[in-house]
Amino acid sequence: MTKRLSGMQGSLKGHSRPQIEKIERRLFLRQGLSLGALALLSGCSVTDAEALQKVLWTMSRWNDRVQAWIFDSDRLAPEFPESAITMPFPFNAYYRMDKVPAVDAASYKLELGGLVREKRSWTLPELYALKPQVSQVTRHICVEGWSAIGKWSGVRFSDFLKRVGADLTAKYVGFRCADKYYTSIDMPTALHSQTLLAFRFADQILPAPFGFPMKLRMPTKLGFKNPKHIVAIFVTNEYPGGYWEDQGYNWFSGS
Ligand SMILES: Nc1nc2c(c(=O)[nH]1)N[C@H]1C(S)=C(S)[C@@H](COP(=O)(O)O)O[C@H]1N2
Ligand SMILES: [Mo]
Repeated sequence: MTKRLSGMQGSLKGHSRPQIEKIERRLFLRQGLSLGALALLSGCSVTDAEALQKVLWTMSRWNDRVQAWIFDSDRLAPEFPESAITMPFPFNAYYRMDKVPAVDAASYKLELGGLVREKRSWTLPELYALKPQVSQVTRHICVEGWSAIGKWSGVRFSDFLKRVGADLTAKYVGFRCADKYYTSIDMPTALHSQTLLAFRFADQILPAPFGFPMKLRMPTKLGFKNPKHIVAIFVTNEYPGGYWEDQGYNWFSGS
């Protein structure tokens, strides 16, 4: 964080406190990435007022293009020991828990579309057999103001995209979910080493409320960018938007 922000200090001159406060309010209300959330995602602590102003100024200059441009695919979100796992883990969706979609494991098929060479769909046993399977303990941060640490396991999404012959030079990867939720991410995030196509949560098959049969887990992104109950994945150069993104939440929403 410090490295990325160096050189920003001079640019702060001429920005009054009300202007900065306005920027912060707008970021919080419209773009959905609060300062605290940014600090959590990137693992840096924002402690003093000067650092805060620098961050706000940096953020005020963000738009999706600039964010994508400064995104460093080697930057890792913090990982934690298993002792740090939050129990019970919070459930969240745009509906209550009793409306969680019931996805049938036997008939489930993951559809692939867009700029992908192998468009055949995948059954669950085929997905579970993918290798290598990896695990990570990371923090999930919801824009509504809570965070929780959990353990997810699955395959690196980059491995899966390569396996199916996705066009890795395309701009976006889009997701459709069994509950009609949808979202999309930029290709550098899709290829990030911590981005997992996760089939397991806390060493169990992903429970229904947490996204059965699979979710995309990205510790570098806010919770709403992490789609649960994925039924289709497509690669495209046309901006696909998202359920919350289309209502004004910042599309990039990450570090
Ligand atoms: N399919 C789907 N995915 C979704 C959502 C949703 O409503 N439907 N909500 C998002 C939001 S806002 C959050 S915070 C996380 C919650 O994930 P959890 O239930 O595992 O905590 O899922 C994200 N992915
Ligand atoms: Mo969220």
